[in-house]
Amino acid sequence: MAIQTPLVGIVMGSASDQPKMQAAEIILDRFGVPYESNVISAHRQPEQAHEYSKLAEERGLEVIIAAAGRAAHLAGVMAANTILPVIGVPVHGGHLGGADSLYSTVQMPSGVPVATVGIDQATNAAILAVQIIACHNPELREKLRSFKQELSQGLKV
Ligand code: RP5
Repeated sequence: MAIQTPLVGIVMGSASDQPKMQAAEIILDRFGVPYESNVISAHRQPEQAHEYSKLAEERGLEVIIAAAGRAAHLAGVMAANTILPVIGVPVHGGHLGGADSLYSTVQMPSGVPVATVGIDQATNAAILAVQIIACHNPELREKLRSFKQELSQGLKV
């Protein structure tokens, strides 16, 4: 089977975020959207974070999903360095019930948006990524229509 170029880049601040981000992978697999998944900390690996976001577009990625907990700057760092849409997933991991990462991710200064989903909502991040890619992909749009139909019939994701 040919290896497909990833369209979605999932990045997370720590390996400890991985169990939660598997939900995003399940959705992307369901829609047949190729993705890659990497652990890159904005704080502990700042150079790798910059390099990843700067090269993302020329590597063929179309959307970045960035997940981090606590003082969650990863999505913002991604958005600072690319014109690709960045979806932020605030991860619940600290003492503040995830409010720390939610505010860090969603409260971007004007001009540098991060489309932030709910705390630990890797599922919604992936669905939103599929919807963004579907803007230029009729086959994906059909799959999304079927998915909506399944949701209306009781599908839980
Ligand atoms: C953030 O701090 C990570 O995204 C993770 O959610 C949290 C805890 O990281 P570890 O201490 O488990 O590496 O940077």
